[in-house]
Amino acid sequence: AWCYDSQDPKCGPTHWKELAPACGGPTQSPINIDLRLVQRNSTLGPFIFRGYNSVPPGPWTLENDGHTVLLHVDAGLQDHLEIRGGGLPSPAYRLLQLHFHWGAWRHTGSEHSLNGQRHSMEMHLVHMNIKYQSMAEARSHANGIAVLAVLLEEQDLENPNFSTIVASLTNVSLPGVSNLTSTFPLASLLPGTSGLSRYYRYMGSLTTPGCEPSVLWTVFENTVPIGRSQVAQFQTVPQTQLPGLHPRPLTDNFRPQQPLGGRRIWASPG
Ligand code: 5L3
Ligand code: ZN
Repeated sequence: AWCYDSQDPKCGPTHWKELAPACGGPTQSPINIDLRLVQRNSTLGPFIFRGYNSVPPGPWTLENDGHTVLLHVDAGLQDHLEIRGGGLPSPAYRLLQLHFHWGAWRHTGSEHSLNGQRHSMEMHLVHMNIKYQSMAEARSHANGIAVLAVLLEEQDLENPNFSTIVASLTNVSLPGVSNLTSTFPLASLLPGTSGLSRYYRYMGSLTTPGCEPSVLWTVFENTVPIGRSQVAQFQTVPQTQLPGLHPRPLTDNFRPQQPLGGRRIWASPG
């Protein structure tokens, strides 16, 4: 089993490559994005979102898998949520789930950083290339997966767009899942008119074991606000625990940043 505890030689991030060799590979995620190094790439056009601006049929299920809290959004949908454009290979990428990474302290918690600036949380929208039949298949192919990463910037005021998810966090404190009370347009969780907002692109990996190097990463330049009290709700979600043991909080579930190596980081012209 693996964990985020860097003090635990049995399961911590330095141990992951023994569990999954790809975790020791040369194109791992996350990384710091040094804005002095990025190169503009005019092929990185706007994203085209399908289904992100409407209220999808539900229910959505929220799951605490002991490593993160994830929202399964694709179950049983006829009209899948999909993105195209954005410099992604055609034809399209389908949203399967979104999940979060956060820390115990302010200004820690995000996996990526811009010029070394980390934020309290990071949200990942995980998409698979629609030419594959499953996430399991997609994760074993280059460009099989596209993750949209949104840096969530802690502020005093709550962001009502996160209220439905945050309200359900208390229901996923023990192993298992809970249905959200409602669905909502996922565009409300993305920066600005995210089809247009500036983003950074690089080739990387899943940030949890097996760390497959099959992810086209998009990190939006613009952050999305989230309330301090809402971050605190994430920080009180316990690890998936066997009943009876006193649950430790699920927090600091972000991987240490990885070497960029010879990789380029591209910037959209937007
Ligand atoms: C992972 O899901 C969830 C469909 C599938 O394989 C697995 C796992 O069963 C599920 O519980 C855990 O996060 O997702 S995953 O392989 O789809 N994947 C999602 C993206 C695990 C790593 C995560 O990587 S990240 O780079 O976006 N942080
Ligand atoms: Zn993630």
